[in-house]
Amino acid sequence: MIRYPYQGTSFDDWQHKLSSYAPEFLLKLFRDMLRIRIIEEEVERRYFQDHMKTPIHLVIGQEATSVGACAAMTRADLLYASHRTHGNYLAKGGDLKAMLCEFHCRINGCTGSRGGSMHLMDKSVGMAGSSAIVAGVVPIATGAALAAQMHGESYVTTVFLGDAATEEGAVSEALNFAALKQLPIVYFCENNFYSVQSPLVTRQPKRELYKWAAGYGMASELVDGTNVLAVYETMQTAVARAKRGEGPTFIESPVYRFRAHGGAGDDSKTGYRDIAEREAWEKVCPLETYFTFLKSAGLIDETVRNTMAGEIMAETMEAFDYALASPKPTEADLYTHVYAD
Ligand SMILES: Cc1ncc(C[n+]2csc(CCOP(=O)(O)OP(=O)(O)O)c2C)c(N)n1
Repeated sequence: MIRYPYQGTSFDDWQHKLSSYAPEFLLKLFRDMLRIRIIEEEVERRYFQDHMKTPIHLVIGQEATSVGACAAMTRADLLYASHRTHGNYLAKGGDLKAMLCEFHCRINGCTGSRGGSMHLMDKSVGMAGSSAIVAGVVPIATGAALAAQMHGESYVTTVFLGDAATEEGAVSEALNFAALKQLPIVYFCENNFYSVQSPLVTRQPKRELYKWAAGYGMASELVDGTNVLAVYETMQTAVARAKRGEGPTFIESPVYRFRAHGGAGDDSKTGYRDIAEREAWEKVCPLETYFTFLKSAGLIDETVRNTMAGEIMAETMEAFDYALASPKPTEADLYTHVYAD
């Protein structure tokens, strides 16, 4: 059971599930999380060099939600996301070079350098869009789900939102509408308990978000966001429900960001969050607990992990070199993709 509202129990009592998964799949989930972690750490390390010209919102500590959720989606399923979107984009299959070009404002970025880190999209892999406006994509994603229903399309739409987004009126309207129309959509709420530096307890009455969402008349689940397999299984159920035409699901997934709200480094020293709270979450780091779990099953060891890390680092360095060597937009590019009468 999850120790809500704080950290999950990660992989306690999950050994019996191992035999129901192919080892390759289990290792792929680990590699995908490790990849996001290594890329994010390198982005963070280089951020102060000031070659990256966009704000960043690191997902270090929140890798299991993106990886677990995307593993339950097909390429044709759509994913919308918030400002904290690097993990979503990479887990959905987005191109690393195109993401780093976006961070460096280069023309080869996935939005031609118009979006920066908070507006990543790649239609070819179903990464439908992300937005810096808190909750901004939630009604848009709901519209995409309505379009699927109206046109008889089989894709399911998932939208990631933070706990603060649940305080926006647009989310209430979207949940109400999706439940009314029984839309094929999953609202995936990463509850990291902070809106910038404001704790949830100072912003909302004492309640559990998944129960609040259930009040809109939809299926609603609470899942440990530090356990990639738990996230995967919960998403599988939600996606299957949507595909059967049985309507939307809200998923609340408690997680913890190990870095500052925005930018590089840790801002805990400013005093807005308790060091003990952070340390408790570090004990259930999604990457390390999963590594220990797989290691105890004999599926991985430090040597295999180091080999994976080396490959990922080489890929990351190559992608940074590519981004830094890519052209910047010209003044003429300002006038493309602009619609005006
Ligand atoms: C409509 C709107 N209001 C306020 C902001 C400023 N803002 C940017 S991120 C953020 C906190 C978002 O918290 P949450 O949705 O929980 O996501 P997290 O950053 O924790 O991942 C706020 C208030 C904004 N970008 N958009």
